[in-house]
Amino acid sequence: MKNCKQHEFQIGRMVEAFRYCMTEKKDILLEEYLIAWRQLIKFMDALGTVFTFISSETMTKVNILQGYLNGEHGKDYRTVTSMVKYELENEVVNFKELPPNRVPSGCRTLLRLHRALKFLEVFLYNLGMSVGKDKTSQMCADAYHKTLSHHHSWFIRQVAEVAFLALPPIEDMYKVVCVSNHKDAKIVLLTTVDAIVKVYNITQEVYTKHGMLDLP
Ligand code: 1Q0
Repeated sequence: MKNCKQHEFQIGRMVEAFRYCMTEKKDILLEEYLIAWRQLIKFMDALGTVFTFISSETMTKVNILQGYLNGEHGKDYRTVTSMVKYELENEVVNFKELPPNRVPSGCRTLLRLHRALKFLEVFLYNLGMSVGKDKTSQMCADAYHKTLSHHHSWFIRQVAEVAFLALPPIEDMYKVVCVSNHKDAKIVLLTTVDAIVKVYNITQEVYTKHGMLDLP
């Protein structure tokens, strides 16, 4: 695994993006939200080839949303609320099944990232609160079992379990966030968790209001 000088992942940039994506009106700016996700993809890419499948799956979701943002109706995709409004009014969202041969809606795509954000929150919390002997693979598996795994098929769950085993030890993870001791890491990680919780809650509220937490 590359260290903080060589690879490009910046946890500071990620936290900044998660903070900047929140507006005063308790909405989420999609462009900034995607910047945070691109940072996470860089992190996964730095972990090695075992994580390529997960990182490219994440990239696919990010690209779908970026495509809508850059598209004809880009303005309607500026925030989560405006996206939901536009897609519901124009019957872009499918509540029953994913229609074949069509780009998935922004709403169902964002929902996948939103669910993964809960996993990330719990994983980073586990890392921040860990004591010396805890294993990253165990902390990651624990976060996954509590969150994202509920939304994954048996096959994907097996893929995830294999990936967890390839996670580097905690000291190496600290190097990636450019800290050398547990105390500093705890501050960075829990600050990140704080930003993620806020972003998660805002999105969750919008999706709950529109009954969109189970989009296929
Ligand atoms: C670094 C640890 C990574 C561990 C990742 C565990 C996640 C699990 C497995 C994901 C498998 C993805 C394969 C495909 C899944 C799709 O079926 C699913 C649903 O989409 P769809 O279109 O089929 O309905 N897609 C998803 O659920 C999206 C999954 C995105 C996973 C994103 C994980 C993000 C994690 C990042 C970890 C970064 C940690 C940073 C730590 C920094 C501090 C030291």
